Amino acid sequence: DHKFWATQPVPHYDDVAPAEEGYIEPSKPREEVRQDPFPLPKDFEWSVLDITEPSQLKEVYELLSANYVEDEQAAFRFRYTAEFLEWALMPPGWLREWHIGVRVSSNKKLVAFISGVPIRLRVRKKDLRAVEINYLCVHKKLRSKRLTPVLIKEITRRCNLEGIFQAIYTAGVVIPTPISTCKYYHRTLNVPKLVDAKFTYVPRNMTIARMIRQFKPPSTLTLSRSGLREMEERDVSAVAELYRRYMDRFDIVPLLEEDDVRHQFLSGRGRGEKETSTGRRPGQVVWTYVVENPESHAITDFVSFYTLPSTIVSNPRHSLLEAAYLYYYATDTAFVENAEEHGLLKRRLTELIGDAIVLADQAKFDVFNALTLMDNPLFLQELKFGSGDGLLNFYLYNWRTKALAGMNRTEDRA
Ligand code: YNC
Ligand code: MG
Repeated sequence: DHKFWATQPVPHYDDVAPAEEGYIEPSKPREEVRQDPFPLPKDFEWSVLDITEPSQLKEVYELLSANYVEDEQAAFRFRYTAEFLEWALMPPGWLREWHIGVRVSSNKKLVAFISGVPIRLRVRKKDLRAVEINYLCVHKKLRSKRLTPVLIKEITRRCNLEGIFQAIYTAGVVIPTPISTCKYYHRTLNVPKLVDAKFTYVPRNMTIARMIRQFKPPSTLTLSRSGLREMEERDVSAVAELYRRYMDRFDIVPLLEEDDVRHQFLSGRGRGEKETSTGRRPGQVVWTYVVENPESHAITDFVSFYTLPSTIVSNPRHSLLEAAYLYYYATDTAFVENAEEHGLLKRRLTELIGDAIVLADQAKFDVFNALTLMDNPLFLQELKFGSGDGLLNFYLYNWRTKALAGMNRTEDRA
């Protein structure tokens, strides 16, 4: 049973499917929201982090590097970079008050963190102003002391004070009640390293040499003659429009204005020239490419991925797994009548995401990851992704909805 979650405005496991979609608890006027912070156990204090301060950003980075999400065997642990956290925690409209830390009162050591950033969501036909909660982390030495419910209640209070009563979040754990569950898929790039790090295995009846050949990405880009190139500032409005039209196909979707598009797809691309040794720009966290039709100059497609390395916990030869994660993409092929039935969409996405894999390989990533959401099931197999053992659950806070076939259109379409 869930002592804390049972008290929260979320659907509970035995609830019947709702007839009406909508809030569970009504919004409150500001003066009815609790005005003072929730009490922490003695010896601890709240601390709003100013992550525009490099020293405070570094504190968050170090807390997460040592204590954030691990796989079930504790062999790999997410190691978000400081640049990544800066990008993820400061999208347009971000609030300092939603970057919440807990410190030890005596020595001010940061021992817990939770964050929220504003997001506009469409859930089926309704637009919501919501908060996206992420980077919940409690130091390993303070686990199982019920600090998490206090962190969640405190960030909820601070969102309520800003007039926000709905949230979206993801977690590997199952709590009441997922609206959707996705599976992680992995496209091997660096075979020797992934085998060495025990991220993957050489199957029986296979040799490592054959496996290297099998996963060697093509040396050319399929869409380069169709106009594939890096996204630039001048593409922002076309990408925003393409994203909006494409995402209409799904049931749960973040709504992005042009400022959001600029932030999500351009602001994280790093500084200056690509380094020859890595094929990346210093500080680069996101890679975005567009396809510009050479004749009409229309932007017909875009694809993006981001970097999220993991610490390889105890391995004598390797300490960092360099993973790229597929992010958003869109193609105007989806707007052709019956494109999906005729296999046109599958073919185009296989080319587009296939090129993203080539680009990630050129940028020296070890593996390219994707989830079973959006249209991903159409190309995962063809592009040699293998299913991992990780699951990611999606949740909404204070919003009742039927199970979503939405952003997650799942395996049934593969
Ligand atoms: C989790 N991930 O079930 P019950 S994901 C939510 N999300 O409550 P304690 C979680 N709840 O079951 P520990 C959760 N993990 O008794 C545990 N819980 O009702 C619940 N790991 O608290 C759990 N980061 O403090 C139980 O547990 C209660 O010391 C137990 O700490 C948990 O960012 C944790 O995986 C996860 O750092 C902090 O294990 C710790 O074990 C840790 O005794 C490694 O807590 C890192 C990690 C989680 C990544 C993420 C999304 C978080 C969403 C939080 C919910 C937001 C709700 C919406 C709020 C805004 C609303 C508005 C408006
Ligand atoms: Mg605890």
